[in-house]
Amino acid sequence: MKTSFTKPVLIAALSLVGVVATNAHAFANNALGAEVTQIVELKDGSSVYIFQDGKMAMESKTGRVTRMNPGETMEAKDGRKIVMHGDEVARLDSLKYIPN
Ligand SMILES: [Cu+2]
Repeated sequence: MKTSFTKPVLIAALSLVGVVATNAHAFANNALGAEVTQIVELKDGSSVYIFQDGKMAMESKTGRVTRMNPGETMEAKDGRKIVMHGDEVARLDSLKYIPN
């Protein structure tokens, strides 16, 4: 099981919106697990990846990295609201395909 690398900056970013579902989510590889603290599943089937610095990236329900405008509100499966912080498309894309 992956441990959480939560940092104060992330706590600060997330506490503003009162977030986050802690799902025990398997990371695709070690490099991704080292940079991403959490993957939160959203109501619409997509997922938000939250990096250690608090920035985020979106993945569609088909597993494709997608864009989202920073500042937009997302709804997690458990009903909690998450505000999009950053849009780290290239960062997630490059990390996802690193082999273990
Ligand atoms: Cu988002």
